[in-house]
Amino acid sequence: MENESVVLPKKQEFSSWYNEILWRAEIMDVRYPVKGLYVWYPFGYSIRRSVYNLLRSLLDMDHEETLFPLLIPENEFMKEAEHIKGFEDEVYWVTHGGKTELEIPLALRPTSETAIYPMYALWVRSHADLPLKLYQIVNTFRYETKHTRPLIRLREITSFKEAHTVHATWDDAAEQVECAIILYKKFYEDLGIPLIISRRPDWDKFPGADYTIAVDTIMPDGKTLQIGTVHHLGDHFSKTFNIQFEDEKGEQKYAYQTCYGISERSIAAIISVHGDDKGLVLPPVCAPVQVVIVPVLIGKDRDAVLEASKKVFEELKSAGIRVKYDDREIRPGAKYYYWEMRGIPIRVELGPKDLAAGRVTIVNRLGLRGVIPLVDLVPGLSIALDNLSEQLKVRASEKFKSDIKYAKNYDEVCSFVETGVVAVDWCQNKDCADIIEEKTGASVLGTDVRTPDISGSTGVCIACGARAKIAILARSY
Ligand code: P5A
Ligand code: ZN
Repeated sequence: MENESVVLPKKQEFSSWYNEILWRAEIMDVRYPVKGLYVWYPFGYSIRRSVYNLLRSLLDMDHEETLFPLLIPENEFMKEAEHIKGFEDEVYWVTHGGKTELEIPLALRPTSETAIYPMYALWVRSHADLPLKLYQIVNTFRYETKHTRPLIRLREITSFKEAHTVHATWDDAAEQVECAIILYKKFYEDLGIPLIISRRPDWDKFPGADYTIAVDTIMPDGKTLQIGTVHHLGDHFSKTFNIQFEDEKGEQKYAYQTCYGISERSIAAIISVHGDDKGLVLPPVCAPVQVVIVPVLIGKDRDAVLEASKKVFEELKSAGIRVKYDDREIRPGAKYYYWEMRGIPIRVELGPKDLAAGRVTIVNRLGLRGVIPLVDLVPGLSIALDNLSEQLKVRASEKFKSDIKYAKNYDEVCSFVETGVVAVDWCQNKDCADIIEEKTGASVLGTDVRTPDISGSTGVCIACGARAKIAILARSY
């Protein structure tokens, strides 16, 4: 098996390519006998760790990490009307302890608003306690009825990062929404994932929110994937859960809240946006192994090559580069294949010729070759890693740009939406959205598009001719 290349090209058959990569690169095992639940292979889990380290480091700048229970009592869960409506069909219930029926059924959290906010009601006393900004990274459960897919649509989301903030005013909460968007933008920029940032139409906002801003990326088949959302919750939950604080004048006020979440869809996006026909391609920032050293052992310089390779390994390791020394007794070609499949950014080859010339040969995951003198090893590799990050970013953003088109009539919408994402003018009216969605088979993803810049707007609704704003139409995962 080791030397087979991926049989399915990514472009033609994205879905099969995706599944094949997940097992060949040892990311997820899909054979767990419960629908919508998957197992992290150790290699996949090590990617998760580096991606979430990045996310944590961004959050830790002005949030604190916390951990709440998985089980939520039914009476708390049922308090906020909109929230219940949004989630009741997706909740798993624990009804028994052994053979004893529980007095109060317990929900497996589909998200943790109703677990966290009763405690916030106890914790928030005065304006001095605000703002409060906590997050946790936990598993959540959603009984999804649409087609489940590893990392993308799960019934157990294993890597749900949820942040929950409390503020004194509606405006403060709105400002926090902006901060969260900046944070998500930075996170995805570091990963080289291009984003559509837009405001979800009202019928698609988070249950219980004033408004929702979503970040989506475009998958290789032209469908969008929502990879994060930020919600302004107004005072809906604070009124329901009685989260009040005493303001400067000594008056009791209801607080305003936000929440925002990211899941392992972020990892699905990395795999899908950067991967190619040879397998996974990992941006250095999230690669568990950034550099792999493969000694090329031919002729009688064997020992010298091995010794030099080990020295290279030690030097890179002490410089803080995540490096692996592959001295397995298999052919170099098999090793190259193995590490390419796993997306390792840079391979360092060291053979007798390199040794004689006092250098190493490097090949990055996009096939770019070069040499680095042994005396410049660490700075040379750091530059090579940065260059690859940049190369990946540029490649992803060019593809992304070519996947979005402005359509000025229905014919264009219908033809563009087959392969990508379409910007149209829409009057914001639900009736027109229904007509557009019906005619085109795509859905309104969002309005008030912040990125990317879209030009060509006529300002006239494509369905009714009324005054309109740009909306993004897409087929979505
Ligand atoms: C925000 C955090 C919330 O649940 N409560 C706390 C808010 N928002 S959300 O939009 O419903 O979910 C946040 C993000 O999680 C991802 N996601 C999923 N990932 C994998 N499988 C699922 N079944 C699933 N459902 C949601 C999405 O990226 C979403 O934006
Ligand atoms: Zn209209």
